[in-house]
Amino acid sequence: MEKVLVTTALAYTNGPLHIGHVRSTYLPADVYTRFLKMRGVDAIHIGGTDNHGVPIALQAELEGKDPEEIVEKYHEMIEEDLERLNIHFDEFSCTCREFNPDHVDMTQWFFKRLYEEGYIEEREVEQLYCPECERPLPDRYVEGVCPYCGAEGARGDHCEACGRYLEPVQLKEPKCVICGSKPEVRRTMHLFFKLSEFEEDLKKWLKSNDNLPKNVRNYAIQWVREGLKDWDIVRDLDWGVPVPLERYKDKVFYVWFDAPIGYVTFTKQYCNRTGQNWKDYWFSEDTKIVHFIGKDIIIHHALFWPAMLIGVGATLPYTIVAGEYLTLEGEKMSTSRGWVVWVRDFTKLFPADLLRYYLIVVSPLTRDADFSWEDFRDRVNNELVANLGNFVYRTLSFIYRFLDGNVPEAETDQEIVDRIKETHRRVTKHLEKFRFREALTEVLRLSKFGNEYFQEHEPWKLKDEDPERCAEVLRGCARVVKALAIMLAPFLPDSAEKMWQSLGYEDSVHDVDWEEALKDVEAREIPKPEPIFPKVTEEDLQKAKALLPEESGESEGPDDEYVSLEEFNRLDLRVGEVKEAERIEGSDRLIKLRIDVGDRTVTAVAGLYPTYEPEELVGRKVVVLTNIQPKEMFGVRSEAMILAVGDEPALLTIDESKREVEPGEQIR
Ligand code: B3M
Ligand code: ZN
Repeated sequence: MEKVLVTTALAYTNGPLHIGHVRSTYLPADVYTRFLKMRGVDAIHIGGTDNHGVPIALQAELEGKDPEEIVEKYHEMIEEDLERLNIHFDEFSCTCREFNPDHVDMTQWFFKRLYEEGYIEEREVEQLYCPECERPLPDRYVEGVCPYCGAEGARGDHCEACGRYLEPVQLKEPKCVICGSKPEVRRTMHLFFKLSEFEEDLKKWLKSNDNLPKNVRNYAIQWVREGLKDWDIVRDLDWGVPVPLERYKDKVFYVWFDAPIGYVTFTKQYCNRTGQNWKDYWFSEDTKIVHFIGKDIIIHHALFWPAMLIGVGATLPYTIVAGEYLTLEGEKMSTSRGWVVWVRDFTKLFPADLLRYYLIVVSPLTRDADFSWEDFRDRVNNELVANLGNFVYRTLSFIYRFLDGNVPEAETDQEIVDRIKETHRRVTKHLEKFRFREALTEVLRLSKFGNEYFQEHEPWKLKDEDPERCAEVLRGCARVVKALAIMLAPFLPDSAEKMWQSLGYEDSVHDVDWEEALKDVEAREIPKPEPIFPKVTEEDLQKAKALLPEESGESEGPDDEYVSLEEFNRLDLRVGEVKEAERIEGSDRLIKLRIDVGDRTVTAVAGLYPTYEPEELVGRKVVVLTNIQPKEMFGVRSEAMILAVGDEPALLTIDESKREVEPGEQIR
């Protein structure tokens, strides 16, 4: 039988989980696996934590601890957080070399195979060395000035300001982060994985695999086009998986070499526990491997990892689902500033299902989303409580009070049968295509229909006037409740279970077949109903908001709701004509434009690619805000903003059907 192996990106053990992790990977992977299992698919969900690498080694050093202490502490916290949110794994393990020797074996096995196949090459590299600490300084052990954008505090591997990947030796004015001294350059031997040899295979795979979502595919193809460089897989560090070669005994593998191999290690551990063979998962055409990741690690999963898999002859991913970012109250989350909502704090205030609901419906996974406490309150109260919860509760209360607490024996209107069938078909289709938001919205539409049906048929009148018809109406409503419980099970596991048991079922909704949603409800005795979802009160909201640091002096009040004409007039909105446009190297979306705005030509950076090709922009008239505060992006100073609609941008255009409009004309 076909198997599906679902994985979630392995979180670093340098902190507990926050809602950003949940939204982009854990939750969709959990919903998807639950759905497959209900459909009777042989699916498993594999995950764990990522324990090596400089961030963890460095944090341990700064806290004066051993790295394994840090790993243990956060691994436990992450596991607890997942439990709090009902995120289920069939195997949840860790890559730590101290706690999981199986992972050391598997990593070395991969390495040896690649080595034997001739895909590994030794090369001399330049690296920074701190004479004061007498040690090499890999990756984040050095900080300095970014050679591209000039930002200070760029790290040895990456510049946050412009988003570019860096090598420590590229940094200007480098400093050792431990002692602050100036490092010197030394030469040493490293091992390189010959990624460049996989260019053709990767291109072919990326182009022919229709299951890969657009955001992943385009991004990866762009990287391949720019040419793949061989990849240094070794670090001069003592925290990581040891390199099994005598002359490398002081070095370890780069964390991004061993981390994805964790998926294989954990599958093997699962198979050992359940009497199966891990090769049936990783070396079999009958397995679909589905990776859920955050969008920042597409290159690792869509290029490096598939190349490693091709190198050892293993199965390539069936698809890679990349979740976009989550902001918090309109701002980028930041653990160092405390601008973050931790899972453990959330679940102290609210049931997990409320978070699961909100994070799914707030925006499609392939778009950025914002978490806002007020919006959270509104959606929970207006959608979950007022629509879904209300329908279920009023149906069950009616049965309990007026029909002796028994789901009546009666016919169901065809309208209901058809409606459930249509909803089920759509939800299934959406879930197969990873459209989680659309799927859940569709389920909510069914309960809205249920509410309308109840209202329209006025069972409170029928119970005296026409008891037989009343029984039919309530039978129909109960049938909708049943279908809702089943279709909600992957999304809201606790609430769906509550709904299921409120109908008098004694088994678990999670053991029920997905197709059961289409079948009639049974005439059972029901227990006294209770509301399914709590309302979010003003007091709850205040407590929730108190989790965040004080906001930055934004005053509230009725005056703030309006913009005065004066304020509006401060915006210098003009017609601009695009003169030049080109993509910005190293960015997947940004295009650099030169725009004629009448009295001058300005440079603007806009996230228009791949919706727009640079060539099609040249000559177009657009709406431009010319006095926005300039901002540097990817080393380019952007002095103007082009107005467009939405994340998949649609440019605002000028209607020139009445007269021709000149660049520079004011927009009022
Ligand atoms: N730990 C980065 C991240 O948490 C990294 C993922 C590894 S997946 C193999 O986004
Ligand atoms: Zn130093």
